[in-house]
Amino acid sequence: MNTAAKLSAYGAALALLLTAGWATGTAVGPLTTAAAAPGEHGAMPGGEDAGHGDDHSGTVAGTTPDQPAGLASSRGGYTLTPTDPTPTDGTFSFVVTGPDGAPVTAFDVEHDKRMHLIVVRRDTTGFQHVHPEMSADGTWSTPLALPAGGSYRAFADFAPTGGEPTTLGVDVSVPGVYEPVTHTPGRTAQVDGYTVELGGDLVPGQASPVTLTVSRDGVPVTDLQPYLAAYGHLVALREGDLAYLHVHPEGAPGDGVTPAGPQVEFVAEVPSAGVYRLFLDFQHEGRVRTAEFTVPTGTAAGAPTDPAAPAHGADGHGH
Ligand SMILES: [Cu+2]
Repeated sequence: MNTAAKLSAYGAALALLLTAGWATGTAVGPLTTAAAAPGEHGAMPGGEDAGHGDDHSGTVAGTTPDQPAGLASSRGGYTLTPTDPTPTDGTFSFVVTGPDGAPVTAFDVEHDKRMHLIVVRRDTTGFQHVHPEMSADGTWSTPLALPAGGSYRAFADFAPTGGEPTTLGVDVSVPGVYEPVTHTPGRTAQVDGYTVELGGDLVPGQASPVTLTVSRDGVPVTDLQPYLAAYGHLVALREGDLAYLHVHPEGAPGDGVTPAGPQVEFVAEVPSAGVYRLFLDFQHEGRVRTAEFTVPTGTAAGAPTDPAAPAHGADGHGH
């Protein structure tokens, strides 16, 4: 979709995210079950995260079972605090403090990294997925270009050693004129000469298969490269509040059955009807690219049509 192409160009380095399960169950209880399936992540480097459920998963003991990830800056005793809530020098720094109030310095590796930082403007443009470095005192820092004015949501996705995988979100502000962008729903994304087609429906409350098919110049891409231990990482954000959802890839590179494209399979479960922004990171020929989609929730095949879902998303506005 042209909008997506435009947005991709907008977004600087883009990387994306979505990780396969690294905070499995983050938004949705049933994903916990999927994540625990043998072989899904266990073969990956850093695979100790296999089967993790976030603390709010309905199937994992927790205090807030129904709350999607990323909506709070503090949860489960962990708090995300940016060093500068108005970062203007091209870097972004933050700390995660633990239940004892001190900065956390011990994190587990998930999807090859101890910290995944996703930043997107509140209108879901400029998506970036980066991996900050931690100093000895627990301060994480990364170069981060935020070229346009507005309010941005920063999501820190991590697993404190001995704690549950957690995603916290906090807003940071960039001075300047804010010109919000609206996104037209569509199932085709163009990025750097690649075309990515989205198949499958997001069905609220149900684990739903989603397939992304990558081609270039009409030729299916069959030599995708592993990126963060998967052939694709998908992040979904709910329009309106930017609830942060992980989507889990089916299969891992090297498992003997997962092809390196053109199709990358995921299982997604969204908590409610509405419009979601999907960001697929994939790597080919040594570069990571991000394909963006805007999709209203659909209905399960054969299920009664839910008139609220399509109507809600028809104009691409989540609210
Ligand atoms: Cu990451």
